[in-house]
Amino acid sequence: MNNAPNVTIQDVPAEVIQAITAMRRPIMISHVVPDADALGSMISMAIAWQDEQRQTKVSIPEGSISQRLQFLVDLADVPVASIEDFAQADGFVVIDTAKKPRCNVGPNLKDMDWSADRKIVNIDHHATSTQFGDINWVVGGASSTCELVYYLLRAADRSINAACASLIYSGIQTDTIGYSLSTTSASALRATADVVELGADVGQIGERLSRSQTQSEFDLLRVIYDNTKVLADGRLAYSYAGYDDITNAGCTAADIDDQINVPRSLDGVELAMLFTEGRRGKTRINFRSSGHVTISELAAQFKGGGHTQAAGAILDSNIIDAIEVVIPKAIEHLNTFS
Ligand SMILES: [Mn+2]
Repeated sequence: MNNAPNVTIQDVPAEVIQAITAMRRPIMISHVVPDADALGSMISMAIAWQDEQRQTKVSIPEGSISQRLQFLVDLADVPVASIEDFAQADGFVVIDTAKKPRCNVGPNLKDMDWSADRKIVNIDHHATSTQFGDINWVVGGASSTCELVYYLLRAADRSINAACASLIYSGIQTDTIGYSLSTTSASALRATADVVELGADVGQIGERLSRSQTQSEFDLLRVIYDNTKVLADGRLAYSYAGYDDITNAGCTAADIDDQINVPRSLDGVELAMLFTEGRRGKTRINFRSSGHVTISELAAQFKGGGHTQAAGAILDSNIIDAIEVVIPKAIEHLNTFS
């Protein structure tokens, strides 16, 4: 069954377009540990709104991009915002980010009022969005933020060049896991057909995102496979990687995301979790569910959020304690669906 909303050009609020049009020095921002949808939507917006009257920049703090996704940043020639740029910006477009503390602005600005007195336009598809912008366009359950960006750019009559098309394609393709999730709406496919026509490099992006990985990513996957445990009569699976596992493989916290697909891929698993200690004493949990099992309520118990069937949370504890606390709650949660 397909449960995703269909998005059209007419759905784009005029005030969103007006607000961005009025900005001359906007910074585009997405969420911490950016995935391809976050990067694709942020960078494609920056490219498409760049012109003689407007200097757009993107927020990419050092060390915040995974090895796997660096090529998306390299696809486009968009200036990265410095701390001074944040002071001089006349507006912010925050994309694919459900709450303000999740903005990927870097350690120096994280705890500051970096947007002080300037407008935030917020564009997102997270159902758990707190609508923290001054102007928000949130379509919960839409395939991806890149899909929303595509319709926004069309509604605003911005031109979409080949790099921009490739970035939009990357976000829709990955957020739907290769057009395989029930969020793959007709409008997501329509947007995809259009960006392919506009020059999206499907073969190259597929190669980079779906058919290749670095040795470090490969080595980390061995650990994830090795550590996978199955509980609740095969309905729950989880895996984990401690700080040393991650660094010994040559990876960092920025490289953790897709590995959740390992425990998730086991037949019969309805709830999957990945515990990773990318920074000592902080454990990140990725939650995924399938079938009629939803996950956002479980993530919320640990102050996390996300989508109905894909969410995350961060605990202030080491990985062993985190697993001990979360597993019983996860089983309890899963049992409410049987
Ligand atoms: Mn997304």
